[in-house]
Amino acid sequence: MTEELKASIALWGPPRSGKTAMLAALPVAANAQGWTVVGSSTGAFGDLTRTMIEEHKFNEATRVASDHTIVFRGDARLSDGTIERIMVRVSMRDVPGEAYNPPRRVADYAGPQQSAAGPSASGTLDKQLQDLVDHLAGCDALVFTFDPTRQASSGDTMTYLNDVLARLAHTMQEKGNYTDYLPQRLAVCVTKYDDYDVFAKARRAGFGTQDAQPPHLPRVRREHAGEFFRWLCEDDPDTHNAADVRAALLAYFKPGRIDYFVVSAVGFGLHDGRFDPDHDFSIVEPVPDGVTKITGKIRPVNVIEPFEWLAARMLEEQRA
Ligand SMILES: Nc1nc2c(ncn2[C@@H]2O[C@H](COP(=O)(O)OP(=O)(O)OP(=O)(O)O)[C@@H](O)[C@H]2O)c(=O)[nH]1
Ligand SMILES: [Mg+2]
Repeated sequence: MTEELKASIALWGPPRSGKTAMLAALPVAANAQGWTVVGSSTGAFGDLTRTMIEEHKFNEATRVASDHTIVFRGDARLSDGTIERIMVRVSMRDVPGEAYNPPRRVADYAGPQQSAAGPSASGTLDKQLQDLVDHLAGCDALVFTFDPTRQASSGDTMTYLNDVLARLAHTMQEKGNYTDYLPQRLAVCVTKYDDYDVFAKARRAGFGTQDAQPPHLPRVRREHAGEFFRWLCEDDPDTHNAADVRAALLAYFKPGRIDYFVVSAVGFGLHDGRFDPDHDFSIVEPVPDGVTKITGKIRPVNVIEPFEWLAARMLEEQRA
């Protein structure tokens, strides 16, 4: 009999870091891995996927938080190497990345003249952040999207972690559910692997491999993903203060409850039916002042894996 699990997961990451694209690519990724989506609660979820595969473009930036429930069935690999068929009902909240770092400090420091308007604007944003943190506190797992392109250009990933982590720890402590570490599992997803710069970094630093089977898609293997994330945070010359990002995640989440994935929502284009790093492999075409176009068939890389990992570990925990 197929074991059924329930997992509530929050997508967490800076604006434009690839949260919604990962969500939208899930059904395509699932099918490619022999998993199936056997139910979803909202038409809105289907629309996200349709935008990518039928309208050949990314979704607009998320404006309001939305909850999606997706039911998957598939084979999960347990720690002892056995494969088990599971059904997992994932409730997932996708929020605008801005919500993790509301610009309330502008109001806080607006000066005496504006302070009449300031506190209420500030208070509302504060309450919104606390509501979001309360939601995270009730989740089994968080999927954190680390976008190396954003970190290289604006270096601000840390600002979307600071308050969230401190508040989450406080909230869990109040619930009596925080001793040394937060109880949630954390999937750190390095996004946009297909981006030329990210791909080139993985290759240069020796983390990139290609699948043995056709079409030989590139991949940073699971066992190397954590080390690539470390490299991006500490050794990459464009890294800004990403070392703080990694240090904060390691300080709050329990070792063994974190895993790492190098992800591309859209994947790589092929040349003569196979991946060739020396031919143009990008299927992403930026549109000035518009949503980025997708110019080929999407082949998500490592999009289902974080969910499979979370489901397998939760199943083991449930049985222990
Ligand atoms: N090359 C590449 N670009 C991506 C990928 N995923 C997302 N992007 C780009 O990043 C942009 C933002 O992606 P979203 O998925 O909307 O990011 P988000 O984290 O949901 O952003 P907010 O909703 O603003 O918080 C997209 O419009 C694409 O331009 C990917 O896998 N590869
Ligand atoms: Mg979004």
